[in-house]
Amino acid sequence: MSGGGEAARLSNATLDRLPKNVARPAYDRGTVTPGIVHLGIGAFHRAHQSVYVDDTLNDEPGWAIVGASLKSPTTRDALKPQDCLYALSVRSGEGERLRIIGSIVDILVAAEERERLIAAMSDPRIRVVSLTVTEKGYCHDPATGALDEAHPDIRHDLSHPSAPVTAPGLIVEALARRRAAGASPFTVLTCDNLPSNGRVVKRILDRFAALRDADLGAYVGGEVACPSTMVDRITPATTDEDRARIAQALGVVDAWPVVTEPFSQWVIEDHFPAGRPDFAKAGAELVAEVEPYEHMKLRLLNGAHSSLAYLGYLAGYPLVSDVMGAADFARFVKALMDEATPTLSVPPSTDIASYKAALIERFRNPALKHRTWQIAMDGSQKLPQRLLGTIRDCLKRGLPFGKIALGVAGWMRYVTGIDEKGGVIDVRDPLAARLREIADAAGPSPERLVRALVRVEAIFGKDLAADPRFVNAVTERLQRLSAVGAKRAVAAELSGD
Ligand code: CS2
Repeated sequence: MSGGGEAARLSNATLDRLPKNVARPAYDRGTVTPGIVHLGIGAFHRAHQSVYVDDTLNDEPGWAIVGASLKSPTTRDALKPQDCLYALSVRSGEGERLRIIGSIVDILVAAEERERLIAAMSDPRIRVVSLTVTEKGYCHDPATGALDEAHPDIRHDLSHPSAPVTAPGLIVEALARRRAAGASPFTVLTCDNLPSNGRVVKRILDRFAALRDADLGAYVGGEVACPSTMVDRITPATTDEDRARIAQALGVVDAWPVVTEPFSQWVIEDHFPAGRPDFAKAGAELVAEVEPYEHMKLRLLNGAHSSLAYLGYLAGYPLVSDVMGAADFARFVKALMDEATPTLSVPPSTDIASYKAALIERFRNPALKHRTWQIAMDGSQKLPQRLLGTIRDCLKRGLPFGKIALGVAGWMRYVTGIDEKGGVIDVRDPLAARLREIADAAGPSPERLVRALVRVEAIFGKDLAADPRFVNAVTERLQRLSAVGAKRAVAAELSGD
């Protein structure tokens, strides 16, 4: 902002001074009431579900969202002074469209306001508790999908059930309180990138509840619905440059706008015994079976994303759009998706060739500053559903999987924590310390590194470490990566060397 004085803040009171081309809530915010508690109120949720809800509030004012962060107060502290309003910026090569989203009416932080959050979740008006807590927020074993009963936070929540710190702990405690008060359970709507995410979360909640007590286990097992969903909208972390540009365009300051792409997709299994907003009216697809959509998205979009994040980062590209600007990498991403395609059962009315072509265009979006480092985070939690399941299916059917194996080798090189120029990589992963120890113990031999890493059962299960076709394919690729670097390894993979 130029000139002296504080610029005004985005809020209910300043909505009517925004420029005319900025869209804003079509409903009266004073009359909406909460119907959803959402755990994990980060950028993705604010570019996705809360936009669908914003589109329905005019007709159905009883479905506003109470958001929650599990630990960090930063989103609450940024948004509460602006009445939880924020700008959604939709960006592409063609420009930027701004819209103010009003569907979030309150934000709580579990670590500071646990009782208020559990009380909000226990309020009978709440009929859906949804989640974007990232893969690691489920406290499960990524290779099997089962609750990780040895997880320190799960152990904490089992011994302090009324003061939980995890998402499963909070949900089960709220369900127990509703049951005690004679209120019916809410539906649990997971919006994270896990395969069969509804089934995975159901298994985790049923088990956690049963470990608390058998009766509660039977209740949660029998009464709580967890529909599966496929969610898709590429949403990079907001930068200070975004904040400054958006404040300029709005004429008021928004402490935490969200920047995303034009594309948005939400496929939802239609199983909501406690009711739901008319998501279809807002463009979501309500279907009987979500799995084919989830597989397609996880294996094509996210599988390609992770591979280009590791290999692209190693090659020195900070942004996804930079990686896609390198001709070999763009061809490689396409070839990797083609390798995964025969393992998919394509969802009804989907043209897979156009789907893949659209993904390439989305990755190329020059207006999205999506860091390879951001996507590289938490690889231990992402690899199983993005790359390893695909490889398992290829192995079963004798199909080639060399490109995907190079993606896995890229991850192995990345988690050593040292880049191709000898610089330190800031590896963010719940298993980072263990992975680093393994890398240090293996030393410079790619063969030893592969053999040691594939024994991390939480990622690779038991089967892959025991399959020489997998171990050899990855070893060969890691050897090449270590010898000639990511750019040349990608080129060699394409020429079939
Ligand atoms: C990305 C996803 O960060 C990541 O791991 O692959 O967040 C991706 O952008 C979304 O799934 C797109 O829908």
